[in-house]
Amino acid sequence: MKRALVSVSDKTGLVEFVQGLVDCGYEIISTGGTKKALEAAGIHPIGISDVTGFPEIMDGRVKTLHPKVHGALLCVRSNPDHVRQLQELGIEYIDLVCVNLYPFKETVLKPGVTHEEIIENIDIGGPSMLRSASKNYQSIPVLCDPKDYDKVLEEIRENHETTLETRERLAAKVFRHTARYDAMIADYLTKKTHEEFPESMTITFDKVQDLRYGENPHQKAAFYKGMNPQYSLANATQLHGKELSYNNIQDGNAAIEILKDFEGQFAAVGVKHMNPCGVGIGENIEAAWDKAYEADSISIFGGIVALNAKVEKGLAEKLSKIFLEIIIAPDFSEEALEILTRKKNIRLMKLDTSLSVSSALKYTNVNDGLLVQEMDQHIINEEDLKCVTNRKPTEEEIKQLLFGWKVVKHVKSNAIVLAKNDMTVGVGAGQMNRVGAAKIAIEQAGEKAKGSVLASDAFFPMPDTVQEAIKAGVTAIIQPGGSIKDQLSIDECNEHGITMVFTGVRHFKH
Ligand code: 93A
Repeated sequence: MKRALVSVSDKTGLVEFVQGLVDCGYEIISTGGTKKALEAAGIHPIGISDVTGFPEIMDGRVKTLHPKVHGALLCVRSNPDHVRQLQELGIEYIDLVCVNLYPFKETVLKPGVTHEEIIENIDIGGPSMLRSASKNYQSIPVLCDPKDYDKVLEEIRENHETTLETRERLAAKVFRHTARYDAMIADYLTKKTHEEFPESMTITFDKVQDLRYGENPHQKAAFYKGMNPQYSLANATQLHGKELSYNNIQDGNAAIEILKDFEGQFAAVGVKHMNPCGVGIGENIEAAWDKAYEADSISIFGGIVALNAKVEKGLAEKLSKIFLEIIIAPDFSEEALEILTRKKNIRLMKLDTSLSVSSALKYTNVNDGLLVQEMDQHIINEEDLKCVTNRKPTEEEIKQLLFGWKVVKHVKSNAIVLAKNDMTVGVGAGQMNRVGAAKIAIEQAGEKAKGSVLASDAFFPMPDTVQEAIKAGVTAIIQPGGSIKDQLSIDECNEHGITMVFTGVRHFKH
């Protein structure tokens, strides 16, 4: 008689699967809780203690960690010596293993959970069985995911056994699964010990979805998310529209990262190709959107909009008049949904903005490498501004300078942003020289450049950007300062009676 060892924390699909095995003539061995669940359904497994001849001890910490279990799982059946040893020691074969693990991740995420509770949820016996049996996938099918129950049962029903191909695939899945499980434990303890950059990285991601293609149609792609729910597109819910594309996800992420810097203010962000094309703030979310749209009503075509408050009817009507790829917001009213869902292709994403923003590390991959740095979460206040010119900023200028500074942080370097009336009026992104970015921002602003403020993500190596700004009618400039030629820029400002403030902080984004 074939024997299956079943020990699961997640009892989804358990009874149906085990009943199927019983119907195929399997004898079932189970640990305490699993046995009880099966008994409640009228199935009578052999208790693990009857197999090991040893009780489950230390509150279950040791139940399956026994040579009668691991000998059976690791025995190479084509090796006569192994088989002989098994027989001499009275160990019987185990022909199938079905194990899923203590819910470590769920425990960590439980509100108010204690460290002790988390430690108790580190499964040792489960991964050991999974690993032993998977090493022996030549003989043993190993299931760690209820999603595989049906397929395995089907094969057993049809051929009395699984195919080698299936067993190999299951084994690969098990090792991914146990690696992920260990990575989560490692991550928890690493964070607890404040080791931000340990000697190796064990980050792990779960698939959100396969993507139709990557940045271009000939590139395959998929979207994965991290372990902790975040204020992030990876945890947003799609309410309507076509599936997100690779580029949508990058752009949506860029838009959300900008929103995060506007907590406590109503803000609307328009993004194209990962750069903001229009950002606006207002006394309500509709007013903020009006500004973001007015900022650049051309570039937003085919763009992505992120808003940090609920979309109501009036705003939905305005948004529905433009061709947009995605709208991201914490919520949409019934009426807003009714209006927006009339457009078949627009993607509506409901974003949970209440989730913690604790992931303070940013990962960028280079070929066969990973660059890790802290997120740029630096925010400045009025007190951090150091005025370096004779003319001091007006109150309104200070407001616009701080606003422009928040946005320029999110624009690809070299970055220049012109701001006026609580909105961006010109954005120069990703240029190889700073004055080039300034010229683009100024040209885009056109008439709106007059009386605007200019934000620069890094210092001016020469006064040419300031000269362009003055020509365009800019009245105040915000920049990190720190160039050996700072004085040339300051002199230029003083000569023309405009203001310059230093932040002492740079916001490169390459
Ligand atoms: O506490 S353990 O690390 N020690 C063990 O020997 C052991 N054997 C199975 N965890 C162990 N398990 C785990 O118990 C399994 O991975 C499964 O998640 C769980 C099932 O326990 P029960 O059947 O009592 O609900």
